[in-house]
Amino acid sequence: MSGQWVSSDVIRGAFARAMSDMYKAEVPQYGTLLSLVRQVNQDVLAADPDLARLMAERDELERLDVERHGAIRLGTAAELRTMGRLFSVMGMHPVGYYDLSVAGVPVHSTAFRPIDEAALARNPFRVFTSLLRLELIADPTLQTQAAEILARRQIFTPGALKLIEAAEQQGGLDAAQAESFVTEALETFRWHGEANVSASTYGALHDAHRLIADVVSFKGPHINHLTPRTLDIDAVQAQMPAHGIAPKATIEGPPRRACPILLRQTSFKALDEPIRFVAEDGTVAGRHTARFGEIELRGVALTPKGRALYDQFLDAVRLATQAPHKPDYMATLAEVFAEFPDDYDTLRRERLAFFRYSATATGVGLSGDVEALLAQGHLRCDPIIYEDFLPVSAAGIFQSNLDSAQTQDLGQASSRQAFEAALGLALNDEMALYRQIEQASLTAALAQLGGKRAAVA
Ligand code: OOG
Ligand code: NI
Repeated sequence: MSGQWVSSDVIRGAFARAMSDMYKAEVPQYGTLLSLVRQVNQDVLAADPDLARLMAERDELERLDVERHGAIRLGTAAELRTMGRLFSVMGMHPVGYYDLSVAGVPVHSTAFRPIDEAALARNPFRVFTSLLRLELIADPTLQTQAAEILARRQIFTPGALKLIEAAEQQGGLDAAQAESFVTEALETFRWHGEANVSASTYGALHDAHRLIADVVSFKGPHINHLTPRTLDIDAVQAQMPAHGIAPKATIEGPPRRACPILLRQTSFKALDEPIRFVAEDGTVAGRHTARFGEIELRGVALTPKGRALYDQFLDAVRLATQAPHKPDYMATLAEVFAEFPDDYDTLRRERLAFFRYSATATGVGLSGDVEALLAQGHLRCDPIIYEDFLPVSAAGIFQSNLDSAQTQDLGQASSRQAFEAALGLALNDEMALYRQIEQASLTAALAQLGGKRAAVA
């Protein structure tokens, strides 16, 4: 790409910062959470110099302070398609498919995120993006009405649309265009206190599903949470109440471990906010709850084999905690997961997790296989961080802000193909991305050591 264009990493970084500043102004508790997370991260790094050194060596330290994910919910295929083009300007691509209908949430989702290593190290900003499945509204009249309301709205500014096109045609944006793009794109994610609909329409949508009301009733897909990454989620969870924040009862995902795997998440309850409904003689006052805060802790990415084991253990936890005497969830989680290997060596040898290889010397020649090179210290390996989401955890996050009565299985087959058709793009397979990073790192390391061919199992 020509040097006259601003790198998509720079645009993504500027956008993530602007989004964070906007959300801080809109939801002050998010600002409080950011300070708390920063403090806990500093404490963890100060108390564990080895971790601080390792994170610096792995290029993870710099991204820690800027690392966030957000979430939005879109109403139509056209909105999703343009959103995909908007994210592409910032080097964010759709990865993975998440079907939330099995958890009673009428959406399916993907995550837009950077995919190459350099971009991830720079700023891994990701947005969990859901598309409403209107076909899951049981009442056909309401379904048609919701579709009509959505068809009338335009969630992108004319300026944003023009700049997306410019980026596509030119192959990038110049400095002035990039700055303007960030400002224009941000508008789509802003909170609007004025609903698009009357109080009675909102009520009907809300009765069908609270999430449907949240998607259909407003001018745009307001960012509904932003999530900083912490190095000690249990510490932040424990300290939240002292800072005036009430966390949800349990942390989603795996338990606390010496070698963190995948993703752990917890959130605080959505705010109850005043809104205005459309009325014949102006507007009337109402209330809506949608926007919340969340924190996450990220660990090593698991291989399909590791992931299958994770899913199996999580299912065992679910079954055990459904027992009549309701055993403690976090205690059961720790008990069941005690069987999951908790050292990087075993995780690697058993091919349960992905690792990045690097050579510690040059041109020493290849003496044996990968295990021997690791043992000799010529080859080093580091965990590859999980950059994606977890469907069961995502459902738990959605549900922590929904009425328990609305958690029935919607019983509709998942439709990855329908999602891809709506988006107009194929979804990247996260496992393939991690595998590529692992393979490429090993090939490069072995080449540096002076060997010709990789000898990996
Ligand atoms: C998205 C919930 C999922 C996560 O971190 O798993 C999510 C939403 O509520 O729109 O953000
Ligand atoms: Ni989230």
